[in-house]
This record gives sequence, C-alpha cells and structure tokens, in this order.
Amino acid sequence: MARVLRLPDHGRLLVCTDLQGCMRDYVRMVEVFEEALLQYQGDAHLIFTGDLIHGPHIDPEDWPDFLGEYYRDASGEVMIAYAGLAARYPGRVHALLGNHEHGHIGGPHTAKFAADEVALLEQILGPSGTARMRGIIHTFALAAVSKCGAVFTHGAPAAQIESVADLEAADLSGSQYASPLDVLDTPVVGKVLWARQASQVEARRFLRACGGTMAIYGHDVVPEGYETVGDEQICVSTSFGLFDANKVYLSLDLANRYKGVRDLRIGHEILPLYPSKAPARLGGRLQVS
Ligand SMILES: [Mn+2]
Repeated sequence: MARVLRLPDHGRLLVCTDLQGCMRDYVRMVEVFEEALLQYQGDAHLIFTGDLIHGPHIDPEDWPDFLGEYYRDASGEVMIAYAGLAARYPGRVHALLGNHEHGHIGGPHTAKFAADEVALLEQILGPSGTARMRGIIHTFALAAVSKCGAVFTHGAPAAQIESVADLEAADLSGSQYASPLDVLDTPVVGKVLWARQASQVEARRFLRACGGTMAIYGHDVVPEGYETVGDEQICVSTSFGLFDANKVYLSLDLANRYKGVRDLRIGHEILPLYPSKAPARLGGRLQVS
C-alpha cells in the first residue's frame, strides 16, 4: 500500500478514530457505513484513522471510570473483521496506521494496558494469526489526503514535511534506528503517529504541504467527543476512552471543499455514534424526562 491514500472527489466519507479493540463500536460503525452505501447509491467510503487494536483486558468490577464504556479487548477479531469488510467493498474501506499497529511492524512496542502490548497480542494470536495481522497492517497508509480539504493522520498534524513526497518516503521499518524508541524523535513518522498536539504554525505548514485545509485525527481521548483547535484542526473520539453518549464520528461530502473545521456542523458532519444515547449537544436524540 502506498504511504499516502488519495481519496476520490465524490461520495460520502465516514471517519472513525481509535477503536482499540472495541468490537461493538466497530460493528456499529460498519452499520453506519452500510446505511450510507444505501443512502448514497453505493458511493460511500469508510476510513479508520489507526489504533484499531490494543484494548484493556479488565474485569467489569475493576474497570476505572476514565476508560468510559466497558468493553473487553477483541483486537484480533477487529482486525480480521476489518480485512473482511475491505475485501467485501473493494477500494471503499481504508485504514491508517496508528502507533499501536506500528509496534507490530517495526515501531516501538506500546505499553498502555500491558507491559508489552505487541508481545501480548502476538502471543494471543499465535504465529499464523500474527502473520495474518501483520499482513493486514502492511496495507495501512500513513496519511490520507482529499480534494475536499481534509487531511487524515493518526496523530496531530505536527510532522515537518515540505510535500506529500516526504510522507511517501517515510521508512516505517525501524531498522535504521539503534532502538525502536528512536522513532519517537523523528520529524515525520514520530510526529504522525505520536503527536498529541500541533501548534497553528505546524498545522498550517503540514496542511499546505498536503494541499489541505483541515487536519482530522484521533490518538488522544477527547471525553466530550471532539475538540477543534483553531480553524484547521479537529481531534475526534469515536470509541476508546468514552462513554457511548459522547462517541462521535464524522461524515464528509468528498465533493465539497471545506474551508476549515468551522464548516463541520453538529448533526451534519459531526454525528453521534449512538444517537439514542447522545445529548442534543452532539445532535443526539436523548430525551431527558
Ligand atoms: Mn494512538
């Protein structure tokens, strides 16, 4: 897979951020996508912006509130389901690399819910399951660009690039470093996969290099669902770390040209994953009696 995915200039695009092994939210997002395929005569796309894997293995009684809605990690199943969906709808289902996937193909091993989550998942999957998962991860792009102005990455748009070619040339293997951790300090891959914030100067430079007007990413948890930064950045939380009421996804018109994140409206481009649980603040239908 090319490092940079170029989205078409027509159709609907649904955007889902960090699932971290949450099968229930994955299934709900697929339902939203299949509804869009019907609504837009088959011209719909779905993009996952990385970190589809590595969730908690915690019993309900030990579950801390800050992790949001309870679920149990199903990383291996989510990856297999993703590959099946991508095969069922060729060219319409996409995923970007997250820092958690990168650990399986040369990046530093993450330690969010285990001392070594990469080793843990590979142990659960076994050698053939691991090989299969790595094959799927190798199809993930590092970034996605579009004519509608949206540029997608896993982390915040802090990468120091002059053009898309700098992303195309990125080496993800980690083989050039003394330690996989050294990738964190690199100006392109380290930022794309790990940056939690970008200054306005960094974001504008990144967007100019990509020919875009707004950066859309996840990686961080926004408990309220999403957060805009200036005119050009939006961090979206579709699943991980949130309660169902606050989970949101984006729905973009690829034929449009968005001037920036202020063009994204609640109830139109910003939508609740579970409308019946979401407050009116997020365009939900929750009735308060
Ligand atoms: Mn991440």
